[in-house]
Amino acid sequence: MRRREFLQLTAAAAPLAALTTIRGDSTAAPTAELSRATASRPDQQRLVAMIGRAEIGQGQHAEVWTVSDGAIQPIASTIRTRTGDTVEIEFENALTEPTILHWHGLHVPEAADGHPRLAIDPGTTYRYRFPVSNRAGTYWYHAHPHRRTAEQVYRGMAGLFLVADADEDALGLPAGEREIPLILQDRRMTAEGEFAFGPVMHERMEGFLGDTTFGNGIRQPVMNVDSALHRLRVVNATGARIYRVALSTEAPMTLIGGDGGLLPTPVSVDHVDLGTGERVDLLVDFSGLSVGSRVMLRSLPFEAPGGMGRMRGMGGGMAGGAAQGAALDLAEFVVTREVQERPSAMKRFPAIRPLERAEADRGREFRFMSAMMRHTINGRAFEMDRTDIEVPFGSTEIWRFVNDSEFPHPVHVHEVQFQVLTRQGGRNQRFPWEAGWKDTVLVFPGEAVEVIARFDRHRGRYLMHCHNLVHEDLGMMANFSIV
Ligand SMILES: [Cu+2]
Repeated sequence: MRRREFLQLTAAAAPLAALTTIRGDSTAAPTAELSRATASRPDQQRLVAMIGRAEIGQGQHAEVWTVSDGAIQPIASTIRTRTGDTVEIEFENALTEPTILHWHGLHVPEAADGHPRLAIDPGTTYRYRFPVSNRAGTYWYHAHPHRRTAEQVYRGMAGLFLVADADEDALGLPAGEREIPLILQDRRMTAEGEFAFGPVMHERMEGFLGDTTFGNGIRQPVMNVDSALHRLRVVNATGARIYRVALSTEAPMTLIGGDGGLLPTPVSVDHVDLGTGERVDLLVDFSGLSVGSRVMLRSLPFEAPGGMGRMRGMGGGMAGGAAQGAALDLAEFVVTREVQERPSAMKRFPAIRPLERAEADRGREFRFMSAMMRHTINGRAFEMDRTDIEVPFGSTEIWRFVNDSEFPHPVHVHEVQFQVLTRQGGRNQRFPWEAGWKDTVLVFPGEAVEVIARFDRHRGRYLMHCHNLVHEDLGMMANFSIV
């Protein structure tokens, strides 16, 4: 019913304001060259979810599930917008099962949020229309149907939704060829070179981990760069993997943004931790490197909390995948052009007003538990039509996420952006990459993370859930209604 109303509502909608889409141009990539932003397609208003065979690098082809204007490509199209644009997309499901798209991190009306109850059948379409009201940032979109999100995202249904605005323009950040969007995924390959997916028993607890890195749908990607400053916009689009992102040179990177756009102040880091669903915006400096220099973006090894990693070595038909916390190469940069440029001094970043604890109207606690093949929030598994909490429109709330299990839970809240107040227990600190606006926060076993958000953009039913996609599919998700 709701879908029909929505279609009527938008049938007479104004034409697309300023939506431009950039397609990952894999077909032009003869090697493992990372798909980079190419042709601008300002006319594109149609996105199709479909299955096809795409090149995944080094001449190899595999079946991918993708979202694009109709071209087969190994990753979903990148959508570029500016704050204030109106996005209007006709989404067509050409899969053989239901699906729906969620715009991760964006403030959108209820009907555009991609709640699984809005999933559409194969052969049908859904019309999205929403104003882009977020500030500049690295947002993304992905499939979000009930119980099928993990596999659909794994097979390629994840894309970037980049928002720019005047504040960001004023900073003169690296752009064009020096802006590198990077959607990270990890997969396992079958002997035939296809993507293997099928969580076995222990993976229904831990989540599904791959052993082969993909960047923008390209296996073990390599990309040519100038000896200059580059902007790297990284999305963790895996199902369960946590990355500890660093450079092989051990050179520092400048962290400039997170989930919800620019941080209040850039900060030099030697690594950032990135849970499923999270994003970071990094400045990486290749200046001074000679032609032929190679720099690997890698995930450093770290001690994975709890988890089933220890069971991997026990044999017994475990399907595989690199353990959580394993060292992994992510994407390689090869300097192919030397330029003499002095990076200009960093300009002042737009301020973020901190939401103060005293502003909160109330607090709520959510306990995340994984045990006995069940993943629950406050003891309950997701039910499509049950409203778990009601949040008064306009209120400010502190939500406390407590991890009672032995697995990490990257907790994602739809519709709002929040600020991280505290992390108690476990790692016991708020990290530099958690300083700005966020929509997803990593909660390790034994940790309690408090976030604060204002619910003043839209009314309606939204979701809060774990972004470990197996956990999500098995019910670690709750409905909240802004009323
Ligand atoms: Cu989880």
